[in-house]
Amino acid sequence: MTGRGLRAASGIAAAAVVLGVAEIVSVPISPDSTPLQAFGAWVVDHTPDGFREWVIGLVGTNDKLLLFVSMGIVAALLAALAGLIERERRPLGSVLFGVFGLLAVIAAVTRPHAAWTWAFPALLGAWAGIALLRNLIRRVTALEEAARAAATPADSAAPQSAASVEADRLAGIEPGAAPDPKAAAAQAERLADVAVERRQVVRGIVTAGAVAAGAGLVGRWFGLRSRDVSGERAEVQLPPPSGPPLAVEPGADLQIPGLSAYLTPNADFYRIDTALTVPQVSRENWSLRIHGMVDREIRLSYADLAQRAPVEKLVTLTCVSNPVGGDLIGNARWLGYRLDELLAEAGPHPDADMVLSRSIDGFTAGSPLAALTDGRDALLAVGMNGEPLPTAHGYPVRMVVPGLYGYVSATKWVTDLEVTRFDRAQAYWTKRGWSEQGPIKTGCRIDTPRGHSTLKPGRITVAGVAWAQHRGIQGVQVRIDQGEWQPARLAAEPSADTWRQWVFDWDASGSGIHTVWARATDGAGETQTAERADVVPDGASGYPSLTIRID
Ligand SMILES: Nc1nc2c(c(=O)[nH]1)N[C@H]1C(S)=C(S)[C@@H](COP(=O)(O)O)O[C@H]1N2
Ligand SMILES: [Mo]
Repeated sequence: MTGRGLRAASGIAAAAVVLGVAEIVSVPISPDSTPLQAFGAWVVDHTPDGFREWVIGLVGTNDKLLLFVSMGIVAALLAALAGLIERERRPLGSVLFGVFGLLAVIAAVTRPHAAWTWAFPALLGAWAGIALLRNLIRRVTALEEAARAAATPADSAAPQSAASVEADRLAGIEPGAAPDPKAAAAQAERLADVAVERRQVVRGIVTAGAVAAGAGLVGRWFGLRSRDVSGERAEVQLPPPSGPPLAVEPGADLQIPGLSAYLTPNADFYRIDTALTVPQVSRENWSLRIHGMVDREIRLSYADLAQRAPVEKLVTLTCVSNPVGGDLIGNARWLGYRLDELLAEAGPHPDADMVLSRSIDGFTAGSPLAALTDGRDALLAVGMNGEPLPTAHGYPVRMVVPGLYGYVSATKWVTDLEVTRFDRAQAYWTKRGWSEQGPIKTGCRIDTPRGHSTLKPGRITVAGVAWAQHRGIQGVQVRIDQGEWQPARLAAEPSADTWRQWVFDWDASGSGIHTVWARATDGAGETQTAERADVVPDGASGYPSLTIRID
């Protein structure tokens, strides 16, 4: 390896030490306090909207993996640069490390749920990294000098003594004419020494990098594991819902191959959030504060909640980022506590019109106060499909509000409800250009057949789901090519707050490419708009369609 290569590698090894030490230091503090997590969260919060949607369009929900891989590449390039510009006299590389260490400290301590101790991982990491960088660069510089000295011929490198010149003259050797065997041996020895030292420097770099990477991984694993709440979650005994048990009538699920099940299994339920690592919130540490424009501030622990009577309700959640035909929608049975009752105990002021819910990691959603108090089943949910909430879906407590997109209502890991006004507070996505109000638009999806398939002429089952949460679905119509809109058959509707399955028998004749369209009409008789809209700022619209080849 050349001197430049060694310098660049020293920078990368030093960066590995920064990150590795930070991971270890973060174990007793928080896994979210490390430079990679803090920068990652900053990037998530500051990614321009158009770019975010473009990336998600490309890589889907692998966006978080892509973020970490890109950050790793940028860190390695910057670290190599730092190694190249580091000099003993003018330690520019160390300065670069220092600047990034400082930025990482700022990124960490300004996270919404950070404590001042969150400064330590980046601080100690940067300190260790700079120490290693300075040490390695000193050795590389010394090595380069030794190599240069050893490479120059012996007689010009070390002027011969007068005596040895005299000896050469007596021996008939012209000065500098023939190599002095002793000097040549000495040069060979110096070159061998340089080679040994080079191997040691390379070994030092590789060892530091590998140990740091290993320690970092162990630290991350340990930090996550020591906070992991899946053990306590498995032991939660959900209270039985008050009232008669919720039974989903069999007619709600047509059991057609390829059609989404009426209830979405937890494992298949879409997941959308800004959390780089799933927050691990123990029931012991959880509490909810209801405050702001209220007569009485309320603080509830999980044990306080357990004193109350829960209800079980069917609600279909939908993400505002769900494109026409997309799968960011799912239906579940939620066990929870009525938000209208809790809010009534706090006593919202008459001029309040919004509830800003906040999660443990700082995400916020702004729901119309009316939607939480108008009698619909707005819940503080603890159970999902008969299980405690999965950690990725908000364990131990989240919000579920029928009829509103998730970004304005479905706060997971919720710990704070502030009763306020839309003209006083802004929620996470509203600050980023999404609509303040997020009622779910009436929509539908064709689940089967799959688009672009080739099918035989004859009867083809076209089936899907339709939704207009809290208004219900009155009808679904299907159109083939430019034909008439024809009614689909509807499955039972156990709740107006959920999606509804539909099926249409298509007698396909005539070979060629056909387009199948669908559209839904809500419980108020309003048919979904044909006008195509993108997901930004308040949800996609337009009829779903697919093309089928009949052959
Ligand atoms: N804490 C937190 N809660 C959140 C979000 C988030 O980013 N953080 N995203 C919201 C959005 S945009 C949606 S669509 C729903 C998705 O809920 P799910 O992941 O359980 O399907 O959660 C909502 N609750
Ligand atoms: Mo969403």
